[in-house]
Order: sequence, then C-alpha cells, then structure tokens
Amino acid sequence: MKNYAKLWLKYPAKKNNRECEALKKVVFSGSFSEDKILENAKKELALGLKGMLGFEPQISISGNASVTCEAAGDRSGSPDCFNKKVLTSGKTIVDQETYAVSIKNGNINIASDSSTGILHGVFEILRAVGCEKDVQKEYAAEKTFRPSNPLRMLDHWDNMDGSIERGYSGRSFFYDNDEIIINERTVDYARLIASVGINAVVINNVNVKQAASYMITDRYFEKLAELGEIFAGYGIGLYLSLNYASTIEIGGMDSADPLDEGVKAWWREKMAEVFKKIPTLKGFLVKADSEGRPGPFTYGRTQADGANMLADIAKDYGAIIIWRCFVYNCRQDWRDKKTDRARAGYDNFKPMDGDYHDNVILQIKNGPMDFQIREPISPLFGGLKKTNQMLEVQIAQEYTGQQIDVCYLIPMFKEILGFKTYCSNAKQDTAGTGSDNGLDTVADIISGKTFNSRYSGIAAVTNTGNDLNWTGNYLAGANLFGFGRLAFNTELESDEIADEFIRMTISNDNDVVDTIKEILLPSRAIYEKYTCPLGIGWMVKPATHYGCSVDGYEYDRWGTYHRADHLGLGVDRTDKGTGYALQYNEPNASMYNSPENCPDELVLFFHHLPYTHVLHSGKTVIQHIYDAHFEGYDEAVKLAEKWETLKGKVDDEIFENVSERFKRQLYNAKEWCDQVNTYFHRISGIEDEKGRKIW
Ligand code: GCV
Repeated sequence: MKNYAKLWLKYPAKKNNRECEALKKVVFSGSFSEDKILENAKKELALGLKGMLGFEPQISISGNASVTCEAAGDRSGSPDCFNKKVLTSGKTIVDQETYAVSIKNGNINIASDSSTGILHGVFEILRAVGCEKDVQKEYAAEKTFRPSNPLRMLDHWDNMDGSIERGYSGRSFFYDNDEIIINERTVDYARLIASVGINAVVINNVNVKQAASYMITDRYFEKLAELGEIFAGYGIGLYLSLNYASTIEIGGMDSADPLDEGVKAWWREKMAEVFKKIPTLKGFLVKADSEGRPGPFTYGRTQADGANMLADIAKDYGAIIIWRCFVYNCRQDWRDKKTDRARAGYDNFKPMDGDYHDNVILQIKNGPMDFQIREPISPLFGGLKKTNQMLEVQIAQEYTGQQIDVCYLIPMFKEILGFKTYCSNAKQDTAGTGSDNGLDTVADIISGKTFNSRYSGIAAVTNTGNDLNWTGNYLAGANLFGFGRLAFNTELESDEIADEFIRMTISNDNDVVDTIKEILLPSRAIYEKYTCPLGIGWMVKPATHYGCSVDGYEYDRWGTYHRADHLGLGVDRTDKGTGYALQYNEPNASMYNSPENCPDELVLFFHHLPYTHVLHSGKTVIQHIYDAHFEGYDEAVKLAEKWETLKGKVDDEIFENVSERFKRQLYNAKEWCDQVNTYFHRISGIEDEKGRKIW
C-alpha cells in the first residue's frame, strides 16, 4: 500500500505547549469501562503528544471504571455491551458521550461516563495542541462538551465491486471485486472519523444490489464482524444498507409485502442470524420505493408499514432502522406542471406522522430535491412532529463541484441547521405572524430536543475514497473534518472549523491559515454564482452531474425543470402552481408563496418570473444572471491566484494537488459562465447593461 495521507492525525512537531507540565500527567476520570476504546484513547494520546510535543504522558485512571453495560446505556461502551438487546435512546447516547476537560492538581483531567467520552476528550486535547492553543489557559476553567446530536453518521455509497456511486476520490477502501478489504487503512479511517466526533457509519451504498444484497449472509459475516470490532473500538457503530426486497432476492420468496406473515418470519430468522454473527451491528439504512429500488408501495402498503416491520424485529437486538424519505416519482412528463418532485417527501411521509415506531428514524435530505447548491429546507422539518428525524446532507460534492471545484460546505450546513421551521406554529396561526418555541430550528429538531425524540441526528453522504489524500482535492478534506466537528457541536462557526482543519492538516503559519480560509469561506457562494442562479438548480450534465448543460434535464423524466422560455423562467410552486410553498408552517409558507417576500436566492425555486422582474437587490432577474456568472468566474480566478501564493509555503504534494484542481475549476467556471449567459441572452433577447462579451 502506498503512503496515504494521515490528514489531521499526522501529528507533526508543534512549537507551543512543549513546557506544559499538565500534559505530562493525564487523568481519565469517571464511570467508564476499561475496554478497547479506552485502550485506543491511551494509544492515541501517547502517539499524538509524542509526535507534536516529543513526550508521552503518564496516564492514570481515577474513579470507578468498568461499569455494567446497562449503566453505560446499552451498547455505547465495551464491545461486550453490543450483545445486549437493549434499545437505547438518543439522550442516553449524548449523556454517555459528554466529557469535560480541566486542569486539576496540575494535571489534565478528562472526565466522562463512557470510554467513548474519554476518547473524544483525548481528541479535544490533541486538537488544542495541534492548533497550538495554550493548553494551560484553555482548560484553566473546566470545559464541558456535550454532543449536539445523538447520531453523527457517515453514509458510504461504496459498492462491493470497488466503485463508489458519486465518488470523486478514487475507489472504495472497503471493497474490491466483491470482497471486503480490511487493513491498516481501515483502522486509520476509524481513527480519522472518530477524532472529529463521528459515532456511526453505514459502509455500503443505499442502492443495494448484486453482491451487496448478500452482506446479510454467511458470505460476509466474518469480515463484517471484524470491521464492526474495529469501528466499535473507536466508539463508532456499524450500520448496513439493506435491500428491502431481500426476501425475494436472497430468500427465494415471491413477496416482500411487509404485512405478510411469511415475510416477517423470514426477517425474524435472518435478523437473529445477522445480529448473532455481527454482534456490533447497530442497525440498517433503507432506501425503498426510490429510483427503481423496491419497497412497500409495490404491495399497496405505506412507508411506515415497511419501516415498522423491520424495526419491530430489529428492536429485539437494540437496533434501529433508518428509513430514507427520498421517495418521489422519477417518471414525470415535462409538460406535466402539477406533479412536483419537491412535494413528494412531504406528501409521502407527513400523513403517517406518529405511526413510525420508536426505533425508526426518518432520514431527510436537507432540501426537497437532491443536494443542489441552493434549495429550500425540506418542509418535513417542522412538518413531522411525532417522528424521529435525521438530517441527511452530502459532503460528496455530487452537484457542488465533485471535489474538483473548491466548495467548503460548512457555511451551507450552518444555514440549514439554523433554519427556523416554526414547528410550534402548526399552521393554526392564521395571522401568519409565526411563533417560536425557542426550539424550532432544524438543529433543535435533529438534536432530539424539540419533540423529545427517542432518536435523532445527522448523516452525510461521505466524500472519501482510496485516493492517497482520501478526498480527491486536499481542500475537500475540510468538508469531512468539518462535517464531523459540526455534527458534534452545531454551534461551531465555519471559520473556527476551517481554522482547525488547516492548522491540523496543512500548516500552523498564520498567513497560510488566513489565505486558505479566504479560499474556503467564500467558495460555496462563488460556486453558486457561476452555476445555477436564484435557486433554480439542475442545469448540469445529465448522469455525471458535473459541468453545465442548461437544458440537460429540461425534457427528461426526473422532475427537475427550469421552465425557461422567451419571457421568463422558474417553477411556480405557489398556491397557483404546484402548491409546494404551502407545505411550510407560517410564516414561511407566506414568505415563499409571494415573489415579493421570497428571498432572492430562492425566488426561481418558488416562482416563474419574467426576466424583467426586479429582485430585492434592485437588479432584474436577467441582470442578476449575467452579473452573478461574470462575478462568479472572476472570483474563482482570484481564489486560484490566492492558492498560487502558497507555493513553497505548504507541502509540495498538497500545493500541486490543489493547483491542478483549480485549473479544472476555472475551466468549469468559464464554461458555466459562458453557457448560462449565452443561453439566457439568446432566449430573452435582453442585453447585458454592462455590455460584456456574451457569445
Ligand atoms: C445513491 C441522487 C443520486 C443517486 C443516489 C440518490 C440517493 O439521485 O444521483 O446516485 O443514489 O440520489 O440519494 O439515493
């Protein structure tokens, strides 16, 4: 195996804290198990401090270690605990993973009620040292860290043949040729993601086909058990994507009807076998009735019927079913203006709010469409009030530059998390003024606090592969790092996260850090400018989703239209159109329903408008299109120029990698700018008021 990057676990020598006596004697205190996780915590602390400061700490344990599994809150403690058939709750997970760091009697003290909490505490200290913070000052007063979300998950879309659906960083490091790969890199992956706060991983594509359907058979049990142990040793739960039609595909039955007794009996037997053979397994992720995947609709049953059937059986093993809400009709006629893909999630899942059992979590994409650079927040957030919910975002940059273009996504995730759903409002507020129960943002809902949910959390479709730098573009590592950090603490700012990533992965030189932050922080806004204007989305090349094709999806079956003609563009999703805007609680519904109130950045998502419509910015729609595209390209050029100033100041390999990506980004940005501007210039016949060159 060639030498792959250690990223933020490289632990190079650091200047500060070399004289810090407190770091030489570290105390782990609390009621935790002395297990593999604790062993790994000790190893990591020794490795990190030795690398960065040149000494290994003396580690001692104080308090009553080795508590029982039950007290540790089901299966978050020692691997032995994973065999218990206890269904835990999000609150228990969060309580257990909470940790505090302080300086007591001149020593660093990490306190937690689980070994996982201690491990997180170790990574917190290593991060402080890695960022050259003054540790003595940093923890002079005790700091407590409580995870914002119970489940902080990465979803791999890795296929067993080694390919990765929407993967832009090489091939899978989990599979090749239908076999599971386990090696040193697997362990380093677990370390990398645990170090930023991830505690759950789904290791196979949600489109479960071919060999992957056999993951729940003898063929893969041994390797999966081994993988599960590796992850469990870092406090990470293992999950598998499941083929909903397993009864047919591997069971030889002719039905997958969730209410059929034979189907249930098959699953009972299967799950007993699976959980026995893979004791660390914590549950399943299911994509049903979506993009050709089978599901309960085939049998006239609801999504709740399907999810509950599996969940009731999995419950005996303390396991959960994460059920995706990406269910829509992908066979639309472009002339059909009533069917609206954006409506589908709410239409399919809201009516059964309250019917999903307590170990089902609905996993909801951030927007109602599909990970575009700009979408409104799914109205299921704030619509569902009696259902466990999880937010799904995508750090694999499928529609956001494919790890060629720099696109730091944390600012976008912050917007999503901060969106006010007015869920306490429940549409009964006829005055339309809106109320706020203080817990109505997406962040509040997925933390579990708003509805006191049994389970909740956040997942990202991951951006890793077997490229030596893991994420294709070194700077895309900021999204992997940042997602974990934000999932653990949704209060962190994008700037802080970028700062930590750069200092730990690239350089601690303040000028370098500032320059890279100046590249990362505006990169999402810039990508948005040179691609799809005003929330319209989808003007990408079909199938690959990279590069511009204004009409690529316009006459296709996917329900993804811009509806441009010579007079205007945009999709009417108001009460006079598809009615999607009304799926929101007030005052959001009224805001989106009116072009006057709708925020500019989403106005074409909700409205079909003439090119001459004047935006809040004072520009017309058409002038906005021209300006945004010219500016977006120019700003991308400036980002690339900034990067060039780092030659000789950062590692050559990192420099060359990002430099090469920037060349491709500029080509892409220019193509978008030219094609979008030319298209709308020709179709509208309206001149650019600044008289710039449009082809
Ligand atoms: C895994 C989009 C992607 C598909 C993906 C799907 C999903 O449609 O293009 O590749 O399939 O989302 O989220 O299930």
